[in-house]
Amino acid sequence: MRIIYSETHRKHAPRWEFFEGEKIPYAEKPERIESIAKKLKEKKVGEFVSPKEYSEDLIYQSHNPHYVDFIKKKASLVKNPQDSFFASYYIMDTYTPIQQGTYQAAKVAVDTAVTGAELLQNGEKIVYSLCRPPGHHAEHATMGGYCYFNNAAIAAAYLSKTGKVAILDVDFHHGNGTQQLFYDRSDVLYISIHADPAVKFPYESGFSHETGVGKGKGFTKNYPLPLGTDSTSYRKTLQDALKKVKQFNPAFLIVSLGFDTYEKDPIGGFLLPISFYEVMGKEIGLLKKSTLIVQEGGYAVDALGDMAYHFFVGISS
Ligand code: Q9C
Ligand code: ZN
Repeated sequence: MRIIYSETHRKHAPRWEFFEGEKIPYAEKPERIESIAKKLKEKKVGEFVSPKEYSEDLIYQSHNPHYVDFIKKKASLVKNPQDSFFASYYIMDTYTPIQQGTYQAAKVAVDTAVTGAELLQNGEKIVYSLCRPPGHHAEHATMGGYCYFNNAAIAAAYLSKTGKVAILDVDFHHGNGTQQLFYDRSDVLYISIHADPAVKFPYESGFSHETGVGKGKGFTKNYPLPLGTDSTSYRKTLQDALKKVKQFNPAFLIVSLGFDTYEKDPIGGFLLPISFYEVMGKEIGLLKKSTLIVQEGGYAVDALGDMAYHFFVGISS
C-alpha cells in the first residue's frame, strides 16, 4: 500500500479556535497526522511517497474561483507565521482561521488526495492519502470545520472522469461539503455515517431526508446516529451502507476516514474502541474495490496511529 504524505501541512498550525464564545487550543493540530505517519512507519505498513504537484485548476473546478482567490489573498496578507485571520465571509464557523501557510498546506492536501486518485487509476488497489488540513466540510464557496478545500471531493471529481465513484464518509461529523458538491449528480454516490446533526456540527445538514436533487435524487444517503453509538450498532449501519455501495457498483471507492468516532476522542461522542477500526477496515475491504482512503478528522492525537494501524490491518486482510 502507498501512503501519500508531505510535511508541508506544518505550515498550517493555528493556535486557537473559538468555541461557544471561548478561545480554546486548536484541535486540528499537525501532531495528528505525524502520529499516524510515525506509527505506520514503525509498523512498516506501507510505502511512503510524496504528493505530485497538480495544477490549481483542480481546485478551481470544484470551488468558486473567488473563494479560492480569497483564501490565497488573505493568507498572503497575514504578517507573522503564528498569526491567524478569522474571515467573516466564505466561512461557516469560528474554527477555520487562515494563516500565512494555509493556502499552501491546503493545496498540498489536495495534491495528496489527487496523487492517490491517480495511483488508483494506474491500477493500485488501496492507497492512503494522509491529508491535512481535512476537507469534507469545505463547500463550493465556504470553509468550515477545519476544512478549506475538499480533498476527497476533488479526488472524486478527478476519478469520475474514468468511472462511477462512491464516497463513504465515516468521519464523526457529516461531510456537508462533499454532499453539496455532488448533490445533483448520479455518477458519484455520497454515503455518510455521522453524529445526529441536530446536536453536533455541522448542525444544518446530514439529516436522513437529504437524498439528492434532480438527477442526483437517491445518490446521497445519510445515516445520522445518536451520541453514544457503540460498535454493535455502528457495524450494522456500516454493513447497510456498504450494501448500497455494492449495489451502485462504482469503479472507485473513496473513504473519507475520520477517527473522531473513537470512544476517547475529545470532540466526538461515539463509543468505538481502537480494535473496532480493524473491523471497519475488514468490512470495507470485503468490497474488493479500488479504494482511496482520505484522512479527515480524529483528535485523540496519541491514539491516532493505533487506529490507523488497526484500520489498515483490517482492510488488507
Ligand atoms: N472544539 C472535522 O472533523 N467543532 N471537523 C469544534 C470543539 C468543529 C470537525 C468544537 C468540528 C469540526 C474534519
Ligand atoms: Zn470530524
